[in-house]
Amino acid sequence: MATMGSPSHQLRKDVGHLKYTDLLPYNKDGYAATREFLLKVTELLVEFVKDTHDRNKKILDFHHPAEMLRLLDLDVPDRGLPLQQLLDDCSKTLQYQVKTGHPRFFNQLSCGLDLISMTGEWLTATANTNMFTYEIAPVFILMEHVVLEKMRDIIGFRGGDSILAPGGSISNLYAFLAARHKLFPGYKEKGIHSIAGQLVMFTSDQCHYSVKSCAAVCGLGTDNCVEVPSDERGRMIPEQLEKLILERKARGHVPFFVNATAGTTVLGAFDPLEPIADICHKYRLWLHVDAAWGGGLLLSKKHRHPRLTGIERADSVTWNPHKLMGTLLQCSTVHFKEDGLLISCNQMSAEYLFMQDKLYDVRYDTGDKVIQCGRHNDIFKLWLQWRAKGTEGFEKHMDRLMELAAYMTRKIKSMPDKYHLIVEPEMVNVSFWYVPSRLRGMAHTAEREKILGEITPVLKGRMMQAGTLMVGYQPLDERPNFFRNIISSAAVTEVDVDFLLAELERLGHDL
Ligand code: HLD
Repeated sequence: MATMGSPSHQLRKDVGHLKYTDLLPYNKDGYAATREFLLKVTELLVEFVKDTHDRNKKILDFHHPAEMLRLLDLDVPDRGLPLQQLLDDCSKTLQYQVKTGHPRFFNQLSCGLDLISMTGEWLTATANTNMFTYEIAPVFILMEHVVLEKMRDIIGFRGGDSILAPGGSISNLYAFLAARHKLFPGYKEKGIHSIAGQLVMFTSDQCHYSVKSCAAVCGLGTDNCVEVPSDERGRMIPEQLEKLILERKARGHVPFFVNATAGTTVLGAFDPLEPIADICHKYRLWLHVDAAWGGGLLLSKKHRHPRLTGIERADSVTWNPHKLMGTLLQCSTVHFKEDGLLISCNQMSAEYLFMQDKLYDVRYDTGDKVIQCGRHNDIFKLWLQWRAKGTEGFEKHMDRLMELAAYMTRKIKSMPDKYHLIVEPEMVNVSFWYVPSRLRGMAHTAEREKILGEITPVLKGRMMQAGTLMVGYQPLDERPNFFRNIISSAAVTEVDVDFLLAELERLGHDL
């Protein structure tokens, strides 16, 4: 990163001293200064893009919060600051920000910095519109229609409806609300007492926590979000699902919703959709597939089956382009087989926004389909990215990520003394323990796992201090802390996987 005071961080003095009031719109003659300021900011951003891809640069410069507060001037002052100070603020912000697009950032399901999508986000910020009416977002609303229809088509839904939501958790909530509305349409007006009996939902013990949150938020209580056991690779066991449905029915409860996960958060496991869909059909339950993580594999002929086979039998599907597809944060979609449910479930007909006697076809005012009012424009960055890559570009990306995950798995297996693979990956999550020198001769017992679980966060701490690598860790069920490595970035190559394994050894061999 260039240091403060480098040319790309320095406005000409006469501009640097100016205040926001010297720019548009406060100063009607301020275009020249406005232009100079914006171009300098853009230069800074482009420099950050360069640094992000530089393997000689660190991913982060870690400081504890108290120290970070000393390093940064976060005060929001009474008197506004000049433009040069604002530019310095931007520079410092990026200096201490984690570079999530760095080729050695393996920490989250959303990694990478897709530059076309980023360009889209820049345009989105500049267009600065709200997505509730066609009136103020005509192009973007039509883009939503086209892209979401394409995604439904890829899922295998003919017709149907979709919406972009702020994150996968809220997407899952939309599915829950639509399911309840479909089965109990009186709930919207009459409330909880219109449903005779205790509603119950089912999901695997590996699901994303947002599914349980639906039960807490929507009046079921988390005790009525039943956790279905999963097998040794993290996949829901359908026989257990049926058993638990029957148990709840025998208690007079009302099972109504099953969530199947396509790509679990930690292990990347795929619940078997066909047998789960059979059970939902048999007991007339709504089937939601949370493919927030695994949805991207729908774009790969090679990897779609058998993982996502049967997804077209679902009633609703969550799919987050900001994960595997690399669209910039955030971009989350939820899709419904049946058209009309979203509007019927969520419509409040606010008269100041959704007038029915407008100039145009008001079905394009999608804002009344959602429980939010304001909605961010998350479509342009996906649309532009899709234009650049084409569907085949996404397919190549998926196949490449899977290839790299397989490469990493092979490497780990080839060094069993140093790395202990936890499960054979179904996706790009590679779960393993790093084994330091002193534990290499020891049999792999519960005692050794306990020690490995203690070592893992210490090694993660060293990683953060070194700033050279970021890999996540967590415990899972009876397994103590282990590393979960995610390969979800177009920046990653075999060289980076080799680096990752060598860096763990460098930082952790003496633990
Ligand atoms: O819920 C999660 C969402 C994301 C993400 O959008 O990157 C969990 C994680 O990432 C994660 O990395 O565990």
